[in-house]
Amino acid sequence: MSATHVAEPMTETQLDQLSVDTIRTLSIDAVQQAKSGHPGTPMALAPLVYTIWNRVLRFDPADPIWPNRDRFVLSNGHASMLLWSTLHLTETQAVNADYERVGHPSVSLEDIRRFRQLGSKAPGHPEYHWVSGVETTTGPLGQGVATSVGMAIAQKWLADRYNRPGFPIFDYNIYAVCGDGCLMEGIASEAASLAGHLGLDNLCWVYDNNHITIEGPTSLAFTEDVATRFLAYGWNVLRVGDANDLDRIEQALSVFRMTKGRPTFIILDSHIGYGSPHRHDTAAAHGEPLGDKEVRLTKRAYGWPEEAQFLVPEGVREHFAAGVGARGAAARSKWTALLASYRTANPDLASEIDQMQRRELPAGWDGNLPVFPADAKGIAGRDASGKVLNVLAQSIPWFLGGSADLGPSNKTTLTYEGAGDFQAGTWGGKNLHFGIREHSMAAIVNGLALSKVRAFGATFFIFSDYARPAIRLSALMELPSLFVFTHDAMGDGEDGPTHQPIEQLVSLRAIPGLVTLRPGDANEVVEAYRYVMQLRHQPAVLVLSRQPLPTLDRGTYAPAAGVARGAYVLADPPGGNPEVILLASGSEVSLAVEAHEKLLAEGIRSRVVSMPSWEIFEQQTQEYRDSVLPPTVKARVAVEQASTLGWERYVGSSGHVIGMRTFGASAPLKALQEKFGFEPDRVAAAAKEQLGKR
Ligand SMILES: Cc1ncc(C[n+]2csc(CCOP(=O)(O)OP(=O)(O)O)c2C)c(N)n1
Ligand SMILES: [Mg+2]
Repeated sequence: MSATHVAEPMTETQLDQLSVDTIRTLSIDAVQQAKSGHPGTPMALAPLVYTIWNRVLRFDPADPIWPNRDRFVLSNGHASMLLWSTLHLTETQAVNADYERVGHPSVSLEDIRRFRQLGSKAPGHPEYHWVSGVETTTGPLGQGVATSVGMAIAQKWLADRYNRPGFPIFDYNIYAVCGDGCLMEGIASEAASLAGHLGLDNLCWVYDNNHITIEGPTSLAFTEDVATRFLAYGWNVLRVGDANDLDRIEQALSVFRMTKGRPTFIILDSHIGYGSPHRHDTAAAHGEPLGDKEVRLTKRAYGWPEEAQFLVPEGVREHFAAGVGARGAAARSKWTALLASYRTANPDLASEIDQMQRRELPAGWDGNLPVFPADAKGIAGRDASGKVLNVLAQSIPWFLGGSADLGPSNKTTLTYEGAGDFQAGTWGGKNLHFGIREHSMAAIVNGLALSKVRAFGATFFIFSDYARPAIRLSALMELPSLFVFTHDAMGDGEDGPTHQPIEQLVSLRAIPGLVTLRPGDANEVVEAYRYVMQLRHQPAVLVLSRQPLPTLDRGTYAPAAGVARGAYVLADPPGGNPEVILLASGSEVSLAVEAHEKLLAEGIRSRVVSMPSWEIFEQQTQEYRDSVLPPTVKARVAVEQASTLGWERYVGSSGHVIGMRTFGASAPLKALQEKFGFEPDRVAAAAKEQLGKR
């Protein structure tokens, strides 16, 4: 078959093969040109991705964010050239951050020529915020499949709330492709276990069973019976023995769509580097360019012109247009008409869908937020949070979430009438039960956020470490995921150093784009939620206390609305003009206030700055920041029950930081406060020392 000169009209079978080989050769050429990348897996999986996209997927390349589209997740993100080739050949259109189509293709042939180069829309791994048509960022193995479970949960929840008889507004499916690496990662096991428990029959994972990873054959480290493992999780397990058999692949995908009550796992036996005479089935095919000579030999094996590069033969784009293009356009226009009549019958629900898609909030969403009266005994951050969550979940219908088995401790359970549990058959429930699976919980929250649902996941702050890779991806993807972490410091005293966070705060503050907030009393908790709920393209972490914190009298001290500026002057000496500044977050804010009162009584002019969020403060104008931390006032003390690392930025090289330089210990909180110096007298003494008055 000649690829360049098409004399006679080609048969469908020939066009299928030509399309598959175009994906393969674009991938090979791009990796070769970049002298970097992963050619072998695209060569093997081109038939799979072709079949999913051109025969099955309900996706309209003209509108890649159409809400009822099927989702496609490439969890083995190193095979990104599969996605770039496919997005290019389907002529998928680009959209901007305001959800508008901008009138040019998402991935051009020039982008593919510039694979892995600066600015190219064909980067090394799929990046959600960067390339339209990418449903989630992948590359860290296992994240994609775990995120796909969140997408499947979202579809079930959306269908329950919005579908009406005759109006299947949300009836899409989620397809995820993964390799050996994804299935070795713990996060995939957590997610698969939960998906099986929930019976998510809208979810299909295809496993590229090629027996190869980077170091060599999987016999080195991965010899379990994967099929039996997924059967045990409660999945429907299918096998396709030949990755080049398009009809068998299509058949398996249709079995998936007919399977009710459980997710589907398709094991696809493939050969990495398929078609390459010397790289077929080798680990070298995974991550090395083939080399010029092998490229030619491989093209010859495909019946491809050996010298042609980045060739898209005549008929291929048209073939995709007639397949996924036509099917997607028809499905979208049918859906648009359906939504129009749905809107007449259910205007309120339709407007919810509109708002959700644009990441807006319903009018009056924060109208019922509580205001906490001054109270010296106070209330725990987690308890204030529980009250706020219950208000928000009622005023924002599409706000839901849950904990990794710590609901009663995190106080994240939604207890209002009708909140319900999300389980198989009760898909409208708003309490998610993640089980003790923090890592997949965070990825699932990302999957929900990608589906435009507002979602939170909760656990003890110390276990944020178990969720960190997915939190990092939420920031990289610019998603408004929300993570609620309680037991923020040594408040759980007796549990000891295994449960006492030290380096977690600074490590989360180091993630670009993530907003970390550690509110200092109940009203700061309210303001923290008010702030984070309005974020549309940033994730947030709330760090909340286990123990009661005094609710400050906002008649005496500044209003908690200052939280929205990251840091604010909570208390000043009479007439202002401070000589020393005390900075604190969370439980240490009331400690700083106590120290401040002592200092005032001794005639020392101290200021207290409540600083719940470094990231938000850094976004303020220089003028505002200087008004809170006047550069002339060099005497400064920061107090925080966490690693001291980073506080020099705010106290300067001559300032003092009262924080943690070791792990904590198992003891009642009072004893720990004494041992580690979190006492008003110690803070006051440090302030005096700063002033040379000691
Ligand atoms: C969490 C994580 N660990 C390690 C890597 C580095 N890495 C990228 S691909 C790969 C091997 C993957 O093997 P497999 O999934 O079987 O892919 P195949 O080579 O078969 O396509 C590794 C270790 C990664 N991307 N993510
Ligand atoms: Mg493999």
